[in-house]
Amino acid sequence: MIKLLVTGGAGFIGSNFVRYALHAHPDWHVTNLDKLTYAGRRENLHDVMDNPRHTFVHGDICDAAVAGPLVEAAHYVVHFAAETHVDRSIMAAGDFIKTDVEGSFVLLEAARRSPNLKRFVQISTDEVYGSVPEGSSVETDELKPRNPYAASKAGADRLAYSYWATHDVPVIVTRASNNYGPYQFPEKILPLFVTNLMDNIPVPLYGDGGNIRDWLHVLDHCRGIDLLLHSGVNGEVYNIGGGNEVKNIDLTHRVLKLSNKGTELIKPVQDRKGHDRRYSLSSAKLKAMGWAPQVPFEQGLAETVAWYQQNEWWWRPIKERDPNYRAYMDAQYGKRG
Ligand code: NAD
Ligand code: TDX
Repeated sequence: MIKLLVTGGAGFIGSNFVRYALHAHPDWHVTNLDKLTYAGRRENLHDVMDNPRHTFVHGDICDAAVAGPLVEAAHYVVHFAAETHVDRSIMAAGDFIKTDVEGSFVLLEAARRSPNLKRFVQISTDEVYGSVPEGSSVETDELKPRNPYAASKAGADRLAYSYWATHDVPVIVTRASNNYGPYQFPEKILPLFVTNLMDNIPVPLYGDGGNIRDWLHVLDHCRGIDLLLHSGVNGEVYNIGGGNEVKNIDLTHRVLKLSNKGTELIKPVQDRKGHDRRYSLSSAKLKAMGWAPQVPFEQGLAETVAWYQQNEWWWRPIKERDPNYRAYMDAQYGKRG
């Protein structure tokens, strides 16, 4: 049995990846290490918690006593665990440095001792390139992260690379664009906007709404990671971009249409500090290996909007009763007015 360790597997992408891996690889056992921060939810794993090939471990990647033996037992590690929300990193960056940089360090140290490790996938992000006014980022481009989240991810990205270059740990680094799909925490633009609209609450659009993000369906991301686990080259970086560059204002209009709501529910608010104008990835390197996004954006967006509309059980307790969520939103709106 192949042993896969997923970190952060109770979060948005991690839980989708755990589900994907259990389905795609009947001979894999998935150990899932997650601290269950505000963003990590057991509900995200409701349909796989009882799967005998899935073991959930409630723990912190910064805790070497817990994380170390799990890494040492693994054939594959896919390391998603991180603090991930840019706006939170602007308010307070300490947890980002702790988890994203130091947590990655703890896992990489353990990886040096791991006898059977074939692959350590460091999940990085397109944000490490910084804002890209024109053209598309290739893997060899300079890293110019512009917010504390992106900088902490860039630190971890290069730390992982150094463990390959120095210690021969079988590291692959992936840099994906903005993911969308089910189980995304409703602080991120898409689930926030869809669920606000269901309650006729205005959607807070930052600045002039002209910022561009490249949308990647979470399952296309999972398929890209899976391909790299099998066929990637250690020490290499791979961009994973959806190829769907959309201005936030246009995304908002699409979501309004799918929600049968009018533009009066758009509320322009103060811009995010240091707001990156545009991300754009060239995925030519991964495409040359046979990967291509399979989910057309229009279809994926409609399905995703419908998922939030049909799964109030999942998001309503977070939005209405989670004290961490309420405190975060109060802090955001207090600032943006
Ligand atoms: P998320 O915030 O939904 O989930 C993060 C998960 O990590 C949660 O389950 C949380 O409990 C867990 N976690 C946090 N700190 C931990 C710790 N110290 N120990 C163990 N677990 C911990 O994030 P996501 O959107 O699913 O992102 C997953 C990864 O993908 C991150 O590394 C992120 O930087 C990267 N990424 C995300 C996107 C995106 O669009 N969401 C795009 C590119 C890259
Ligand atoms: O209320 C909002 N209004 C708004 O206009 C929110 C939450 C966001 N925005 C804008 C800011 C961004 O231009 O929408 C865009 C997307 O914002 P987020 O959903 O916060 O994502 P982003 O900042 O682009 O970062 C995401 O993609 C890269 C993930 O959160 C990161 O973890 C990933 O690395």
